[in-house]
Amino acid sequence: MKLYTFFRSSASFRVRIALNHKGLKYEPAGVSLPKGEHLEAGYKSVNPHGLVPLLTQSLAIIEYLDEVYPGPRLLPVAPLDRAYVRAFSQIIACEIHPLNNLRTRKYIAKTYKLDEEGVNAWYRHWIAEGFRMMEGLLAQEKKHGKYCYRDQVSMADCCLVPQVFNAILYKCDVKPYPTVMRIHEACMKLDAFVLAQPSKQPDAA
Ligand SMILES: N[C@@H](CCC(=O)N[C@@H](CS)C(=O)NCC(=O)O)C(=O)O
Repeated sequence: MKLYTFFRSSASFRVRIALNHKGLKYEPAGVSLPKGEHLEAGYKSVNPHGLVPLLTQSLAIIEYLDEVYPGPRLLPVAPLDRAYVRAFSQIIACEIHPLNNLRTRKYIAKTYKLDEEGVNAWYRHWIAEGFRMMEGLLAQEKKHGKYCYRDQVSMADCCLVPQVFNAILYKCDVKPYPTVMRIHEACMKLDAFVLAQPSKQPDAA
């Protein structure tokens, strides 16, 4: 299996965790976002969306891996529990990530003439909104244990950890989200997460 990935891409990081957790071997193919390799004709011939990772859409990839390959399940069996794990994952993948993605930051910087601090303020605003939603869902549903869903690593954890990495990278205040941070710390005790982190990737600078 080949994974088109960028070491700092949180969407790729989600899929790397899922692959590691299910014990699936893969060959990483680095696509540098800062160099714009994802927008070059070669990469666009395999992914016309010009985004990593590929297949395309990290949550679809993770669900596919879960359906096709054996190993620990990344989605619970009960429909309501599956909906909870998907809802948590989508807070990150749909409510936070698109607003803070590279192309969004480039667009607002150029169109609204924002400097780096202006873009970072935007970034931190959407992190705070999204993390409030995550902490709120955990408190409301009470389905968490050691991880987002009881003591079972799930797709929600595959999304949570890369998003926390990014929040820390952008110096966001994570103190108001103690449950999210406790789950992050529990996940980072597992090899699947440790080996998937940006600094361990062959394309890391
Ligand atoms: N919703 C997609 C998002 C994929 C995506 O946007 N990936 C980012 C890296 S984390 C990317 O390729 N960004 C390039 C850009 O914004 O130009 C997924 O979950 O796979």
